[in-house]
Amino acid sequence: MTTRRKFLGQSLLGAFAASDTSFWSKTFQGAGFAKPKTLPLVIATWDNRKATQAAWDVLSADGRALDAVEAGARIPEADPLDTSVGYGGFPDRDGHVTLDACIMDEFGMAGSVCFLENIMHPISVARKVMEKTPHVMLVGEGALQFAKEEGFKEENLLTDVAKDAWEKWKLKSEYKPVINIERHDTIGILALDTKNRIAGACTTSGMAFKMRGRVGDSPIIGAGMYADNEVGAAACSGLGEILLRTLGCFLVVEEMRRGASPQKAAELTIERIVKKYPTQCKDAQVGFVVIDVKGRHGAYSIHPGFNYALYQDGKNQVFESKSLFK
Ligand code: SD4
Repeated sequence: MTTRRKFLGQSLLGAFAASDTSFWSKTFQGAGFAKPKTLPLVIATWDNRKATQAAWDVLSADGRALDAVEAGARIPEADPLDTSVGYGGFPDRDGHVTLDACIMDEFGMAGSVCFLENIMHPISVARKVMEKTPHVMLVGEGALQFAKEEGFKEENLLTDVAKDAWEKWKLKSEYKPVINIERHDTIGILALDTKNRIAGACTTSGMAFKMRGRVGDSPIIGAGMYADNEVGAAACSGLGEILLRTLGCFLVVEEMRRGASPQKAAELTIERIVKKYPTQCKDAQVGFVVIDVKGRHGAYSIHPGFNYALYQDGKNQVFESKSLFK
């Protein structure tokens, strides 16, 4: 039988699942109720704990989720050792580092840049596109022109390490992406702040040694990332061509809208992708991170090897994602 105390506890947990945790602590912690694991939270693809830390610094000061995901995404963008994002990213097959990024806020507004060269922080340019232009996406030369007008400085993003890797690759010029194994670290990052505002960002240098002009899923709203303040958000990493054909992140959010939990929504989406592209998925990785507006999270990938960083309830941790294939 449900006791009154237990019932009250359950209803309060439900009622406060998506509300201000500081209010929770002031009011109920002393009364013996455990604090619900809720807001704020930030999740990112791969072991991007430095990024979730930067985002948490914003969130724990009651900052906006949008500022948190931008701050998080800027960490790997500036890291020369991260060969999949921003400065230090592996170039295309002609030796140019070309960057893709997108961002969404709690109002469903979106900004994106792709095929952007010589700018270290494409995520911040994407945010400017969202906030300062009537458009959603700027590409290549136009994106660079806009970035310069907004005060971003042009710099060489090709490090010696990335150049050496490219020189080696040229000896055989074999294009065969092996996603996990190559340690792809594209960051998709999602946050929910203490005021229940959701946001997402995704930034990458794309597949190493791709054809010049190739754009992947990461800057495409709904493919590399999607956020809807009514439901939740999803971000991903993996073979962009599969995600472009399936608009994977949009699908994850729509599954949640139909009632699935974040974990279930990620699983349903991976199952659907693999059913549609069984041959391609044998050798390709795709992994999702997902949150909903109640502060729950999920993650799922095609193959083992995908992991993610979650900062919630004061702890910044890395978890292995479950996968369809074992
Ligand atoms: C792309 N989705 O450009 C990106 C690659 C990726 O970690 O996720 N790398 O296809």
